[in-house]
Amino acid sequence: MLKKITAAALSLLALGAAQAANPLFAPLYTADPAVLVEGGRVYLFAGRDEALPAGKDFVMHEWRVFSSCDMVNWRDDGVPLKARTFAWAKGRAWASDIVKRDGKYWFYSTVEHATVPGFAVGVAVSDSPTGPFVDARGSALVTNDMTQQTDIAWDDIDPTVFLDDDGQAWLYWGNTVLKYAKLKASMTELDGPIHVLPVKDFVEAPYLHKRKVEGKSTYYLSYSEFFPEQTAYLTGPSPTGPWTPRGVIMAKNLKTPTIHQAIFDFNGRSYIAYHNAELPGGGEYRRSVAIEEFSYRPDGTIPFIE
Ligand code: FUB
Repeated sequence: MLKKITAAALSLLALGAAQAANPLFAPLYTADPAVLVEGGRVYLFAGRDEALPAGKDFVMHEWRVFSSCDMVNWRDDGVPLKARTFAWAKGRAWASDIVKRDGKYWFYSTVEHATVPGFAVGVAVSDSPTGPFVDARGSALVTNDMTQQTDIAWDDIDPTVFLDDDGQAWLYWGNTVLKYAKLKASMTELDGPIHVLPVKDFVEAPYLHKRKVEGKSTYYLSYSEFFPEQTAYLTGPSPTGPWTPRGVIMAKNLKTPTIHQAIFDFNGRSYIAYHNAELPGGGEYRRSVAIEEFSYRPDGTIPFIE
């Protein structure tokens, strides 16, 4: 199903604006953005919040994908996969991330496991960013408490995948405890041990990206801290640090305690995608994805974004 989201976009174009009005993708409630820039388009993946207005928990069965070639006009590219794409999962399409490797698109996602108590990370693959995606291994890549770091059922959520220029892929994930591991070139197996990175006040939503600062590769590890959450970040010279705390990028939302960011560049501009709850009827379990443009400071740090 392709649907153009044009009403707000047309008025913004008339105003000469470079970005669609927030929040995006009305009337759908969406959360946990993940972004892939590919072939002149931005593909934004989000979980769909389906909770009723008085809901007391997340109700999320599927991921949606939207795309744009100009950050103004967004196309609804439909449902590339559902939690039940993973036959071993009970459901719950929580946060995800995506990367392209060897002509295929690899989608790492949080789901609740059907037989191992708690949440798990699965990996799905497709020939197209808009899917359909299929389970790439037929079992969870990460299951709850593989590292025995916490006694909570949701410490293995929120994967972010990063493919470095040397061909090494990395997976970071976690709630309360931030974990990371190398991925094999197959993209369907961890390569070596799971490491724990102590980050003060870390809650969830790790996201890794890289850019050059004064000619040097700089890795940015952003994440949610505290609850209600705000977005903070570290920088370092490699995917494993050493990490320097750099402060807060975005403040707490008033209407929802989660925020879940993704940071990306498109057509020479820098953006942060996140979720708030600003659609009518929105709330903690009825969130909406939004995007803000920002400029890195000359020293590579990210300014606080209002
Ligand atoms: O959307 C469900 C969970 O809420 C995500 O996994 C977290 O990052 C938080 O946004």
